[in-house]
Amino acid sequence: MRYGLSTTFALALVASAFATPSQPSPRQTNPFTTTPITDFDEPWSLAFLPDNRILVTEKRGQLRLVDPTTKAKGTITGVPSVAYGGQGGFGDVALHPNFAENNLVYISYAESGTGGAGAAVARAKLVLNTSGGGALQGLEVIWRQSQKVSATGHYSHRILFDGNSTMWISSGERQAFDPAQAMTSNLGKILRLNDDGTVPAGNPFTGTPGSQVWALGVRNPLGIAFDEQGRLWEVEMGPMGGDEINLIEKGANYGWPIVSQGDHYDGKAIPRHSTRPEFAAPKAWWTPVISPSSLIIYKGSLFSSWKGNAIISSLGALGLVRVEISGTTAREVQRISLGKRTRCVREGPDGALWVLEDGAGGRLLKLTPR
Ligand SMILES: [Ca+2]
Repeated sequence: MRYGLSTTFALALVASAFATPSQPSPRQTNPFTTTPITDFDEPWSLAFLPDNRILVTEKRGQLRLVDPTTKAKGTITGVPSVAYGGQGGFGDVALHPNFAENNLVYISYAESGTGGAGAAVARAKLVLNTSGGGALQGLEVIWRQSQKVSATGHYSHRILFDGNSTMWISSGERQAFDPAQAMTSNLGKILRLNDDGTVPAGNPFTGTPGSQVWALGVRNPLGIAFDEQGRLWEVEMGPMGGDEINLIEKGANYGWPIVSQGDHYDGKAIPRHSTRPEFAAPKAWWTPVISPSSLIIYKGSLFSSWKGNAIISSLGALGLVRVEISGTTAREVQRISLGKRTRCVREGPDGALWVLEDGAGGRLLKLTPR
């Protein structure tokens, strides 16, 4: 397997003293003690409540509440109906940064409509009951992809809050290619919005929906995360080859579908990032692909030497890929097989890693140091 870096970075490495990682990181002993909690029907994402219970989305449209201590699994009612099929269905779940005061939960999902389907983000108040479940109340849709299309892939629809309660959404290009470069569309973009879906001051573009856009030219961005310095990182699935980790900067264009480190599935070549320096090149890229499904930047102390590293859940690598971030550079340092396609990785309140396996019967795993 080959492991690639951006041309700019690779050239810089030629003149530097440390080695270019031309191979994937060697297989190492699994560093984890793995505790399976329970299983789900096609789980997609998870979020911790302040009481350490965990909300888990299931792609067909269920929202579950799990107590990791008792392993009891309840249901949250009031979830909107979702357009299940292909990559579509129930997607992400995130708590408002002030959840302890406002009980607001944010969800993303694929919805049907004129022209096909598109991602939507809604928020609602989470009201818990005493029997291990609860309900979403006052649900309100606060954002939608600007057009619905018949394809069933590349919704992406990850939701992330920063410390100012600003909401970030990764909006995939829905297999429609050109909208990723068009300001008349919010497909293929990284978006920055207020917590009610309105447009905040300070975004780099104007118009509707262009004013939502923070960065453009992304393909299927399934992971977004901030590092300790407040920099935003993104992972996206490339086409045939060329999965990417990008440092997302205000107003930058990441090149899709004009440039890529991979080619079209029919074999048609796509020019590489090196041919068009006006587009921001990935900080690291993968061919063959790892199929990155989510991203965190580790901030805990349980895995003390991993602080500041990117941890990517990977469908293709059947586990986790650890990427060392140093300033604005990134390189893979470890690939940890868990034996299953992994859909989501999150850091728990105690610094443990929590992983959702992909597909029917996908388990929630707690990973602690061996
Ligand atoms: Ca790119």
